[in-house]
Amino acid sequence: MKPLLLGLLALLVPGSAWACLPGFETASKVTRDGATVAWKSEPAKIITGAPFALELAVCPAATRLSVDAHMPAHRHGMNYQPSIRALGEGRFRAEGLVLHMPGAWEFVFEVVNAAGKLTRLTANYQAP
Ligand SMILES: [Cu+2]
Repeated sequence: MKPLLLGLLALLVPGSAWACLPGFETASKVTRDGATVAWKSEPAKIITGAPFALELAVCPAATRLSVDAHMPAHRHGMNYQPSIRALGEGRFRAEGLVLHMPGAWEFVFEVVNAAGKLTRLTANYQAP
C-alpha cells in the first residue's frame, strides 16, 4: 500500500485522535459522545490517602473541565476539593485530589466544548 493511503487509514482508526494530544497515547482514557478525556497521575502510582495531581488532555479541546471522584457504593466523595487549571490546547492540571480510603472509586470528568455542550464522563478506579 502507498504511504499516503496508510496515512489516511490511520486517520480512521479510533485512538488516532491522540495525534492532537501528543504525550497521552498510553494514558488512561474515557470517551463519550465524541469527547475524550485522557489523564496521567502524578505520582504515576496513586497512593491511597495521599494527595496527587492529574495531567489531563481533552479531545477535541475543551474550554472547561471539572474533575471529581467519589465512591458510588459508599455515597461519598473526596474530603477535599481539587483545584483545576487550564493550560491551553485542551490540557488541564488538577491538583489536591485525595482518595482517602481503599475500594471502588469513580472519577467524574465534566467537559464543556467550544459550542458550550457539557459531557459527563466517568471512569472506574480501584484504590488499593
Ligand atoms: Cu468510601
